[in-house]
Amino acid sequence: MMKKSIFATSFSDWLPNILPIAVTLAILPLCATLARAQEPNRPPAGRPAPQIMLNPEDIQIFADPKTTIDANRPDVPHGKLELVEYDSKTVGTRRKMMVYTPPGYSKNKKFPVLYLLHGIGGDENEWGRFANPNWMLDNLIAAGKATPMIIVMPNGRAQKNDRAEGNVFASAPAFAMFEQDLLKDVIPAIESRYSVSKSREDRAIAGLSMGGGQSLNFGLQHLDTFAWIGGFSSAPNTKAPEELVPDPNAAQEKIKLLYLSCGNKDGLIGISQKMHAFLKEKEISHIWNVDSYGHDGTHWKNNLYYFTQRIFMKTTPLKSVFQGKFLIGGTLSIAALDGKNPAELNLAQTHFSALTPENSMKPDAIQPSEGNFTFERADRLVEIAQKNGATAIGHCLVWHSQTPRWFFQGANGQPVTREVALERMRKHISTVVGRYKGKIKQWDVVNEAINDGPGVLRDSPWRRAIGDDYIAEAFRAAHAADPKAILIYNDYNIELGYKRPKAIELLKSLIAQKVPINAVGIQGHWRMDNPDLTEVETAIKEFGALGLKVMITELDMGVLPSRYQGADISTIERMTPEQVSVMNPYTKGLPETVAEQQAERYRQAFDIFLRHKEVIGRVTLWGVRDSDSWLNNFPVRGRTEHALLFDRSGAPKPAFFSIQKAAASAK
Ligand code: FER
Repeated sequence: MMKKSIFATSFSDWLPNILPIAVTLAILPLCATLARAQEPNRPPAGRPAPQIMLNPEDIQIFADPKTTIDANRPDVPHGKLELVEYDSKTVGTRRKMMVYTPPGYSKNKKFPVLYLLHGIGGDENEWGRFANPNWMLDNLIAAGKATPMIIVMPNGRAQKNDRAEGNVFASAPAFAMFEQDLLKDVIPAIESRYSVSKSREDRAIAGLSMGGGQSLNFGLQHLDTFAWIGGFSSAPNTKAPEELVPDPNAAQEKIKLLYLSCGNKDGLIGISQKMHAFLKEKEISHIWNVDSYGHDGTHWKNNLYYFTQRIFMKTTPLKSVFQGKFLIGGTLSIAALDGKNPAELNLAQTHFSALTPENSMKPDAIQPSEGNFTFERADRLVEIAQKNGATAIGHCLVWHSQTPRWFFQGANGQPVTREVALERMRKHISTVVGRYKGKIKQWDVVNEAINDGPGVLRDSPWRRAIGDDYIAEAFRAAHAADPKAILIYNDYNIELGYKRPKAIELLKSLIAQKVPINAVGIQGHWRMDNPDLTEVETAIKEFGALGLKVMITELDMGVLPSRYQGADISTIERMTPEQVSVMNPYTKGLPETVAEQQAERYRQAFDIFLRHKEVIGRVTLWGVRDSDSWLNNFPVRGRTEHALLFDRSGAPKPAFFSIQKAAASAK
């Protein structure tokens, strides 16, 4: 089959001059090419050149996949691609569609269906010119990355002569008319001939260009029929967002996936940008993937590849997978608690059986000045946890960082006495823990008290003000305020050889003094190459042997290098392009190979947690989606880190599925 790009360049160079003739003459069978043969900034036929204006959020979230994603592989089971005819009452003719049935298709199972629509110059065969959707799905299904599904590629030009002939733009009304043909003829024909599920959650609609506009128009206006919707470089036939989504709340409820994509060299990008801006304003979750292509087949093939991996997913909530093993938790950001990040909140509510406030209960957030407590966000977290049957976690009471200076200073600015500091610490703890008595079940009481350098204890302002016993005193105060709460000592790197002996020494001394401590928290800000997970297992065993529970309190698995060799640069903006490419290599999506290595590393970590589930009380991820992770600003600001279980679009990553597998195969 002729590949688009070969045509596009030479053809579109002379296209504008001879357009009227061209449209009616030699190119007639190739009109599909016409609209999309534009080079960057070349107008669609008969329209003025659109200026491409890119906004900061017009970024690529899914890395360009390999070109072989739709290769015909002899080593995987193949489905079937067949031409099917149906009688259309709408058009009054017998019409054609291509239908893919997956390997393993059988009458004994009900399959979901993707209706996949073509562009203005195409027909039921057009998708086959840009991609091999059948082989792509064979490959994805074999890899366990897509649900076995039927793909229906109908002819979206609902008129008697439905070939792409003549002035293809003149058939635009027939593309609108196809709504009736699809709903009244195509879908019934498919549902009577194939073994398919007839629920909306098992129907998806997507398309390219004119077919993208159709998919948005038909999908959004028939949410009782379709739950998964995709528009790839949608054309000007796309109706106004206000018309397609008159009731944003109802839409948000019903849409399982709304996927918009466009190339940043596509003159039609304004249409998708407008839709994205509307959805963003109305807080409707959606994917917006802007890659570097134009109005072309590579864009459509790549985005079909990502779309099909995200539809018909029936993911089991993590909290049910880990039920009876240990709590599986996540954090809620300030934005999520303020109702400004519904995607993060929804995922957290669905998947986590424990919820920690990422920042809202840190000392500077909850008592910014003496006696001035701000509980609104913490209250909200507790309420959300209760509503969802999740365990609320308190983080954190006593810490050297994000703690206001007033705790340690008198009115004269001089350091306060031990008595005053102790009194302020006790007041803070009794007020905060007391307020949530019986509601917040676990507390990070003291955070990061162990020194990285020589000696056991960090030279923290609390220690300077009170003395070494500030740790014991903090635990005693927390226990007095809520005797049933699980009290945790939380720190980073205490699983590693350089810090573990110090942690053991501190914990042993607290236990010997009968300090009310129940658990030790290993933060778990890990990376692909660090730590050696055997150290983690040793730490779990050694801490468990002290009679303490072990919590993994802040888990993430960074894939970026930790520091730039020989440079101390705090923000990406100050780096040279060479430094950026080393320090921030995955700005256009996480390559699949890296995502899979990360999944393997998460699986290894969870295999250890599961082996020691008698000791592990909880594993909490420090964030929900990659986009919301603190690591995007640590240790270098402005990076694109990919450390969590959900990607920037909110879709589960390979790591999500690998830890599910680990849980399922654990005893
Ligand atoms: C237009 C430009 C492009 C238009 C449709 C298209 C209806 C469709 C392009 C395609 O399907 O490739 O102005 O108006």
